[in-house]
Parts: sequence; C-alpha cells; structure tokens
Amino acid sequence: MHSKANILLLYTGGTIGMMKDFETGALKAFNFKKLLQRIPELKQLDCTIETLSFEKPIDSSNMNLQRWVEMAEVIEQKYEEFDGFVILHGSDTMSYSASALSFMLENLAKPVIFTGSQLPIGDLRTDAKENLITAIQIASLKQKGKSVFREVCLYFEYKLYRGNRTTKINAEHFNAFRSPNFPPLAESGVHLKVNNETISTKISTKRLVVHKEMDSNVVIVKMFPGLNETVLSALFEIPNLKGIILETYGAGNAPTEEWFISTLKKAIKKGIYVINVTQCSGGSVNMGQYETSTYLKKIGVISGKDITTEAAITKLMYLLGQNVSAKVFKTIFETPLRGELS
Ligand code: ASN
Repeated sequence: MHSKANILLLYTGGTIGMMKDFETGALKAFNFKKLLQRIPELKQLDCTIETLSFEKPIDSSNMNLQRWVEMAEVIEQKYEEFDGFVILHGSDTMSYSASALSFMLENLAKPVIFTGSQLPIGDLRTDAKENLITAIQIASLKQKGKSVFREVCLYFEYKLYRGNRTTKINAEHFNAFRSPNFPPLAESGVHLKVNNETISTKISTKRLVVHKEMDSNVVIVKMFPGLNETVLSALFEIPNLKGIILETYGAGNAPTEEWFISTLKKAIKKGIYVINVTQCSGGSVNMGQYETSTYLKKIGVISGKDITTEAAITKLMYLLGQNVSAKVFKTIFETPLRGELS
C-alpha cells in the first residue's frame, strides 16, 4: 500500500511570510501559521504536512551561524519522523544557507528543500504559492520507497537546483536564482521532469551526521584594479584570521606585481588559507592557464575550481570548524564533498 509522505515545513522568515507594516510600509516577518491558513490548496497535496517556525522569524539578512545550527538541529531531531523537509527562507541569503546546510548534514538520505518567494504569500500576484506547493511535492517524491532527492536543494520559479551550486542573481525577478555551473536537478512544467543524470544517486547506509562547528574567522575579498598593498596587507593582520576567499578575475587571474604575490605568500606562510574563486558568474578557476595565475599556484593558493562564492565561504567555515589539518586542507577543499564543485 502506498503510504503518504510525511513532510516537515520549517518557516525561518523571508518575504514569503511577510506583511506590510501599516505605519512604515516596510515588509516585516509575520505569524506564518495565520498565513498558511490562506492556502487551502495545501490540503489537496498527497502528503501530510507538519509545520514548525523559528520563534522569531527573520529577514534572511539576519541569518547567522547560530541559526544554521538551529535549522540543522530541527532536521537532526526530526530526521526519522519525516520523509522530507521544506525550509522556507528569505531569498537574500538562501544560497548561503543551502550551501552551509549541505556541508553540515553529512550522509543525508532525505530531501531538504529550501524555498521562499519574491512577493509575500498574501499578495495577489505572489510567486509564493507555486514555490511552496511544488517544493512540498518534490520533497514527497519517492521511487521504490526511497526519496528521489537526497540532498540539500533550492526550488525557485519552476527549477530545482543543487543548493550549494546556486546564487541569487536578481532582486526583483521571480526568476531570482541561477546555478551557473551545474544543471537543474528538475524542472516543473506540465510535468515534473527529473534530470536523472544530475541527481545524487549515492545511497548512504551511514547514519546522518550533523556538524555544528563552524569558524567565522574568514573574509571574502573581491579583486579590483586599484586594490593596494596597504589595504591587502592590513586584512592579513586581522587577529585570528584563518582563511580568505579571493574573488579573482576570469579563470583565476590576479596581478603579477611583486607586492601582491609576496603579501599572499606571507599570509600563507602564517597559516592563513587563501582560496581562489572566480568573480565571473560562470566558469572555473584554472591556475596555470595564464601567467597571471601561475604564481598563485606556486605559492600554495587553493583552487576553488567552479565553486560559487557562497559555497566557498561556507565550506571554508565548515572545514575550519572541523579542525582539518593543514597537511590535507588544500586537498580536501579541492575535492567535492557534497557535489559543490566539479
Ligand atoms: N529580504 C528578504 C529576505 O531575504 C527577501 C526575500 O525573501 N525575497 O528575507
């Protein structure tokens, strides 16, 4: 007999559950249970849904490490009870959270689907209903008794993506996300088309392990013509700084000037990890393709390959939190842990 999937819906905040403040006109988080009552369509879904909410829902600009742990703990505590998890989250930092959770949840064998919307669910033209309903259907999807999606995903505007491959690309369009270096896992049209070649088919028999330690002594630096020695070297003097995501040009290129290379070299010698990520919205770092990246490779800069900045910074915080030894840090960073790089 076919048993109904049991889905847990966790509301963390975001536009999806917001309402306009009467006095200021600004959007702010609202009691989500009340809003859910306005979606009678949910009763038609072929699954049972339970809801949970952050005590104080937030605009996702207030997302932080503690709240990632809160989300991970909900999944840890409810893991056996539910077949899938849908996390309602503001779109602004959704790609960071999806990336972070992908690293925090090791051996995940059930779907964790992040979604949200650009317009509140109460708005007449809202994109929230479609996102929410389809995300729940996706989380319920099973084949031969096993969940079809067994990873952290992000669903938005008819596309399901691997969460740690996404980036928010538009502040206004309903089509707000892109996965520049990895194809969608599924597309929703008249039919829900699953892209079988892209989904993780690893069947983990190991128990879910939830990693809660992350280290935020890190920074992202975007290169620009004009970045000077005083500024760059001051950054490396930050007490306790452990790693830097360097957003370089094109295929991982940076200036060849002496001061630049020696500043990086000094930092690496001090034990600070420097990770090379491209500031282009698609494509990969390939150190050694140009002379302007050969030096970086020589001095021990780590290649982020085709990782997004969101996945790079969360992977860095995650690996630092796991106290990965300096000997293997580079190798581990350059190896895909959750399908975040090719
Ligand atoms: N500021 C909102 C948030 O990220 C944006 C949204 O959800 N569309 O919480």
